[in-house]
Amino acid sequence: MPALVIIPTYNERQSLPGVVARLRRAVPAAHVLVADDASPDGTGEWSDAAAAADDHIHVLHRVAKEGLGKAYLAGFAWGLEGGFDPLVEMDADGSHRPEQLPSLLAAVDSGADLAIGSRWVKGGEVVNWPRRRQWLSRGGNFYVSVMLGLGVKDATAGFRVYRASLLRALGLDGVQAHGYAFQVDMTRAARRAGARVVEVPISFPEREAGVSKMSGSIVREAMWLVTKWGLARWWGALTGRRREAEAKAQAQP
Ligand SMILES: Nc1nc2c(ncn2[C@@H]2O[C@H](COP(=O)(O)OP(=O)(O)O)[C@@H](O)[C@H]2O)c(=O)[nH]1
Ligand SMILES: [Mg+2]
Repeated sequence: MPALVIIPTYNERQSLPGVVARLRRAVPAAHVLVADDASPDGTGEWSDAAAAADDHIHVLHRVAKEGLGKAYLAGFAWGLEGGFDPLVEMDADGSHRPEQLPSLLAAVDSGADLAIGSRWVKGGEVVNWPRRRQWLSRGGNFYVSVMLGLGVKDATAGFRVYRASLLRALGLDGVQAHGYAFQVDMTRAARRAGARVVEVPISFPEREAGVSKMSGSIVREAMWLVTKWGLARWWGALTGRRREAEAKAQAQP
């Protein structure tokens, strides 16, 4: 089955057309699903026209801005229902270069269940990213690795390829996060499912048009959830060890 590239959008009328054109050129066999949250700037209308002109382009119109995570979950459900495999996450603003998608797809072809386009592995980079964003990303990833130990360098990265069988196995109803923590939550779920996770280096340029949807509430949601998950993990490890010790003590005559 062909790959499906899901592109969540909110007010990306300026960036989306160029990204879709580059994507169609870079991976002609892949289908594209724009998951638009009723953008007031005409992103949805442009997508409808593009879909009418190209049978590899599809649009999912959502009624209100509900966050990246919900748009992706709706896109995954749409893609799994349609039998697409693998399913790809990609931003609309050009920060995820369509020309680098083949190397992520290749990682899944050679056995990975999840390929993450990573800024923070050897060979990865950010281009024109404000220092503040770099520190937020590096600091966030450091905190995630201390709290959750997921074994990846870029757990918040949003350029990803999922094997369809992994998404089916994850049971997506349990995903709690809507903002950037969504990516972390998906990585946790993949680890729990025993998935083979591979990081592929990418070059991540800052968007050239439109505005970032990053907000204080998205950062707060991520901080809170990662802290909650981390404490639960430590508590589980502690009580698990205590139970083991008690069981051992009881087993002794
Ligand atoms: N459908 C949908 N897409 C969103 C939402 N928030 C962000 N996006 C999209 O998610 C992608 C990443 O967002 P962006 O603003 O570039 O975040 P940044 O790169 O971290 O500054 C872009 O394609 C956005 O249009 C949302 O609430 N709904
Ligand atoms: Mg961006």
